[in-house]
Amino acid sequence: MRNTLPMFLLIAAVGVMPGALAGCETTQTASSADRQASGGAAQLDAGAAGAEMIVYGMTCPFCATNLEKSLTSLDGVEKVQIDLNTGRVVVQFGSAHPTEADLRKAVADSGFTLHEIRLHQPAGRAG
Ligand SMILES: [Cu+2]
Repeated sequence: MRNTLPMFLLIAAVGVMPGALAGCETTQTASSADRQASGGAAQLDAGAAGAEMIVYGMTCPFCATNLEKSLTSLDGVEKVQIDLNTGRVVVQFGSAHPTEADLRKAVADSGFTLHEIRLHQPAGRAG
């Protein structure tokens, strides 16, 4: 168990770097990310299908904007809320539902690390 802590730090460091590369050096308006970041605790609408994710690697509002764009471009994604401080990302689905693989790919393609994902389906509705 002696190696546990250094290994954790290594993983954490690697998790931060892709986000910096993906988002922090590009020039774009931060208005969208500002709005998302100041929105308080992200939450699904009552009865809505969606996914809650914990994403590592977002270091600034540009990172959040990049991830938001990537997720919003998926079929069936209606709303994306990102809490930059906690890395918590809430994706609300509309009539179509993206798959978990779609969501994982969108996060990875944006240069971030998906740490945790939970899909929510409203009761009585099949996938
Ligand atoms: Cu950034």
